[in-house]
Amino acid sequence: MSRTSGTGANNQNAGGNDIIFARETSNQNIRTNGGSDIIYSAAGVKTINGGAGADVFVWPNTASLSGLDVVQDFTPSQGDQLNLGALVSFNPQTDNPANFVRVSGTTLQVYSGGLWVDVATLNVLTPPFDAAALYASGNLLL
Ligand SMILES: [Ca+2]
Repeated sequence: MSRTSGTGANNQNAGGNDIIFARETSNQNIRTNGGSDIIYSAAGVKTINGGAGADVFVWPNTASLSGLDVVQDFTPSQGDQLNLGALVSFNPQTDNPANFVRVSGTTLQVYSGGLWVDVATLNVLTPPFDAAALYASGNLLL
């Protein structure tokens, strides 16, 4: 396990389980390869490739929405997760995940502050994005 603050414009990690905190500003390519990795976005355009393993893509605050990220390989069948819990006020007892998360075209959006707000482009949408199903299967964290 390694922790990397992502100081370079291109952050590439070999296999193993990594926790990556993206740099707080500017654009960055993050590629974590094998292992189950946790990748925290930040402001700036982050192009993220989790590679093999069950990876978690996290947007930890609204500041991380500045700059439209690209997630190249969100793959539910590998156990990948989108963690959007910091962005929405979701009540698991009463709320439908589809009212808080959707994909428009290829853009992942959250409903926050009365608006649909862009989070990231998802380059892989197989099967088609279904917020309620992904929440039920643990691939969407709210
Ligand atoms: Ca990985």
